[in-house]
Parts: sequence; structure tokens; C-alpha cells
Amino acid sequence: MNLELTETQRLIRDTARTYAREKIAPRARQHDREELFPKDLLQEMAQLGLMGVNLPAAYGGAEAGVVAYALAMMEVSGACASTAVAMAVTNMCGELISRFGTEAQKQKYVTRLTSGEAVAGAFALSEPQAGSDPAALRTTAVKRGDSWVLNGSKQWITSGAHAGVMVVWARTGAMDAGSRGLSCFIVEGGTEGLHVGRHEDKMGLRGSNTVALTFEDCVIPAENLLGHEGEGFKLAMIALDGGRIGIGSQACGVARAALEASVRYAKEREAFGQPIAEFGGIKQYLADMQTELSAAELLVLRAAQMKEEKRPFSREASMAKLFASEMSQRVCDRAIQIHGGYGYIDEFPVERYYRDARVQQIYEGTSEIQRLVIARETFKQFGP
Ligand code: COS
Repeated sequence: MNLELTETQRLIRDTARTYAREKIAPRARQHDREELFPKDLLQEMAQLGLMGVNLPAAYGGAEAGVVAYALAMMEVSGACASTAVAMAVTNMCGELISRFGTEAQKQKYVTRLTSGEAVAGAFALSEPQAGSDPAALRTTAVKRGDSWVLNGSKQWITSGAHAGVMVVWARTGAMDAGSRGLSCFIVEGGTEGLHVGRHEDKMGLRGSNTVALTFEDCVIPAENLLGHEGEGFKLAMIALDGGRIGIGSQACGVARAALEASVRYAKEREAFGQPIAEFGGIKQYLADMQTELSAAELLVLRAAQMKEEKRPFSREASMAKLFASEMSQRVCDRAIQIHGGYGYIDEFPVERYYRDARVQQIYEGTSEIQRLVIARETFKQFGP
């Protein structure tokens, strides 16, 4: 077992770290307060290879692997979780098209994602009545000549108002076909019949654009079917397995930022004639925060390594996402406690970290769904 990073992994991490600290972090508070979507930053990040970290160089990717991707996500998340989620979803869309797309789809769409031309990718699976249970989704796609015609509504779509390339799930089979009746499509932003709904006023990740999408007789070319008809559910599950490594990384990045802020504050803030870092209670908090963060980082990097080695990694990705997201909330909560009243106002970033961390236990599969996946796989492993 080797826990050392390769030269490529270190290079990607350092590139992301420098950019995140110099360019993203100074704007994070404003993104949050003014709900600003960081379009220019995302396009610059594409130039640094961060929109296709694990994508083939032939389509503009950095071809640096999954561990490098996780490390880069941690760095960007520590600066601005909103920017990081747009990065995560773009990488996820690129990976899905790169793995299941035709050569023409890869040439056309993966390159738009990796180059920044598309600004961001969007992953349109969830619907108002189908989040944890995507097999129940109701958007339909009907074949008409050389086209597919999409009708229906999507909910909670990250970067939905800005994404130039979207992957969209729709039902091509009967409702009672369940998960086997779904297919996946590539839809370009701005296609006629695709309407972008109201931007959600969220508790956290306020610089991330979250919208509903409505498809009203939205016509796309037949060749924009991604993978085979009826295979959509599997594509979604495969993409989400990888996506969970991204969200686990985001959780670690936010928690690390909260820990760093807490250490800084504890050394500076004095009470009873000494820095509060000298108090045993604060040391206990910081030690627990560091220990839990390190455990989560190891889970995330192990899942990333397994994906990189093309070994089954669903359970490991779910464990990483589950533990990291819940850890992140605990660490951010402690960070606020260490800051006292200052933790509760926006003079310090920890209240933003706390709000940003909350959704990590919900999106790309709730904690309950992760436990379900983990339990299923564990039963398989130890079952008769
Ligand atoms: N990789 C590849 N294939 C998978 C898979 C995976 N990780 N998980 C399931 N599948 C396949 C199964 O093998 C099965 O294939 P067959 O039909 O050929 O047998 C098919 O998909 C259906 O699987 P299953 O019966 O397990 O589906 P369920 O409806 O029971 O749902 C869960 C499984 C709950 C795990 C799934 O619905 C899920 O992950 N839900 C959460 C979705 C989510 O994250 N939503 C957030 C939206 S994005 S912000």
C-alpha cells in the first residue's frame, strides 16, 4: 500500500490549490452573498485542466486520474464550495459522455466541457417527484423520425441556467418498465423547448445555480441518445458512483477550510488572559476535527484509487460520501462553536462553510441512500 502521491497528482493538487487560494477564495463571500454564478472562474479552470481531470487528452482532458480529481476538488471546495459543485458536475458529465458516447459525441461535447466553451455541464436526473428513486421519473422521450421529442420537468439542476451541455434522463419505455424504461440524452443549453425555471433561494451553496428545467416538445437529434435505449438507469448509477467521490471530496475540502479557520482563530483569540487554543476543551475539539477529517480523506482517496484501478467501488464511494458529508457538518459545527458569537455572523467564513456543508448529506444521494447501497453490498459480501 502506497500513500504517497504521484508527481501528476501533486501537480494537479498544487495547480488547483494555487488557483483556489489566489483567485477563487477572495470572491467566495461575494458569490454567496450575491448569488453570483462564477462563470469566468469556471472557464479559467477549464484552461487549467480542472473541468476534465480524469478525461482523455484526446478530448481536452488532463488525463490525470481519479485521485488527482479528488485532490483538486478538495482544494477548490476549500475556497468556494459553490464553484466546486459546478466543477464536479461538469467533470461527471464529461466522464459519462466520454465513457458511453459515440466518437462524434465525444468530439463534439466532451471537448466543449473540457475547454470551457460549454461553461459547465448539467446533470438532469431528479424530478419534482423523483429524487432518491429515479426509476420513477416521468419525463418522456418519444422517437419521431430522426429526432427525439422530450416532455417533462426536472428539479434541482445544478448550473442548469448556464450549462452548454446537459445529460438528461427520460422515459422511453412504459412507466411499469421502471428502471429499464429510461434512456439518457445529451441536450444543448438553449435548445428550443427547453425552459429554465426560477433559481432556488438556497440555505447554502448560494453561488451555485440551482433551477428547475421544463421540456416542452423539445426536439433533439436522434444521434443525441447517450448509450443504448433503455440503459439510462445504469448510466445514472455509474455516473453517481463517481459523483459521490466528488461530493465526498467537496465535504473534505470544506471541513479542512473550517479546521484551518478554527486553528487560526483559536491562536489569535484570547480569553481569561491566554489564547483560547491553550484551553483543553478547544484542543479536544480541534483534535477530533483533524482526526475525523483525516479519516474521511482516506475513505475518499481509497474510493478514488479503486475507481482509477477499474475495481468495483460503489460501496466505497457511498461510504466515503456518507462519512465525509456527515463529518463535514460536525466539523463546521465545531468551527462555529470555537468562534463563539463571531462564528454566527458573516465576518468569518465558518457560517458559510456550515451552510454549504449541509446539502452534502442530501444531493447525489442522501445519507439514507448511501446507507442502503452500503448495506446491500455488505450483505452481498458476507451473505450466503
Ligand atoms: N452501477 C451499475 N449498475 C447499477 C448500479 C451501479 N452502481 N446500481 C444499480 N445498478 C443496476 C442494477 O444492476 C439493476 O440492473 P438490472 O436491471 O440489469 O438488474 C438496475 O440498475 C436496477 O437496480 P436496482 O434494482 O438496485 O435499483 P433500485 O431502484 O432498487 O435503486 C438505488 C437503487 C436506491 C441505489 C438507486 O435508486 C439510487 O442510487 N438512488 C439515489 C439516486 C440519487 O442519488 N439521486 C440524487 C440525484 S442526483 S443530485
